[in-house]
Amino acid sequence: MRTPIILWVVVSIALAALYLFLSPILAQAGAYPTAASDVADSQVYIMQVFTLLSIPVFVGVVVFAAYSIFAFRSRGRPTEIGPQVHGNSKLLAWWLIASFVLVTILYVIGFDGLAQLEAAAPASALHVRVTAQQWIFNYTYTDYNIQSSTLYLELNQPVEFTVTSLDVHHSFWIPEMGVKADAVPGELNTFVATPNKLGHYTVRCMELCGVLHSDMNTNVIVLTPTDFGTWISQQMGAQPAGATAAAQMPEAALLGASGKRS
Ligand SMILES: [Cu+2]
Repeated sequence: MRTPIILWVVVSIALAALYLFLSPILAQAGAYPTAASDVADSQVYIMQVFTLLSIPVFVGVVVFAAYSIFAFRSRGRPTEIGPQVHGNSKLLAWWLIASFVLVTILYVIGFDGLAQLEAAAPASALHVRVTAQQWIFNYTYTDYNIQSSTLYLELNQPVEFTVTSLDVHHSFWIPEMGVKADAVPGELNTFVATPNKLGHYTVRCMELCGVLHSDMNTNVIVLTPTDFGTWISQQMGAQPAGATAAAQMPEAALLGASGKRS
C-alpha cells in the first residue's frame, strides 16, 4: 500500500507546483479570459483554489486505479473468482473527513466571493440603473440624470448597478467583469462591482428574450477618472434634464404594482 500513497503524494505535489508555475505564464500569454473588475479577480482566485484542491483528488483516483490495474492484475486466465471485499470502515471514515474538510474550505471561499458581490455599495459608488427592453440596454446615471446607450465606467470607481426590465425577462451580463444579473419587469436587482482595467468590453443579454436576443449587445468602455469626468460633463451639457422617458421614470413606476425589490 505504500507505493501508491508515495506516488499519489509525489505526483500531486509535482502537478500542483507545475500549475502554480504555469498559471501566471499562461495568464500573461492571454490564455485566460480577461478579468476586468474586482469581482472577476475574485472569481479567478476561486477557480485557482478549486483547481489546486482538485489536483490531489484527481491524482488520487487515477493513481489508485492505475496501481490496482497493474499490481493486482491476473497473469494468464483466472481460474477462480477473486476474494470478495466488504468495505473498509477506516478508509471510509478518512474519505468522509477529507471530503468534509475540502467542501468546507471551498464553501467558505465561495461564500466570501458571493458576499463581496452582494455587499452594500460604498457611499462613493457611482449609481447606474440598467433598463433592459427588447432589444437594447439603456443606462441611467442617476447621480447625474444622464442617459446613455453605451455603458461608460470609471477606472477603480465602485459602481452600484440596479437592473430592471421594461418588457420581458432579460439578463445583464458583462463576461469580462464577471457580473450578471437578471433583468425582470417590476423588480430591481442590485450588485456592486469595481472595474479595474481600462478598455472596451461587451454587455450581452443572457436570457432568451425574442427574435433579436442575439443582437442585444452594447459596449462597455472603462475610462480614466479624467476622461470619465469629461464624458459626464459633456453629457450633462448635451442632455437637457428630462430628455428621455426611461431616465426620468421614477423608481416606483419601474417597480410596477408589486413593488418588489430583490
Ligand atoms: Cu436577450
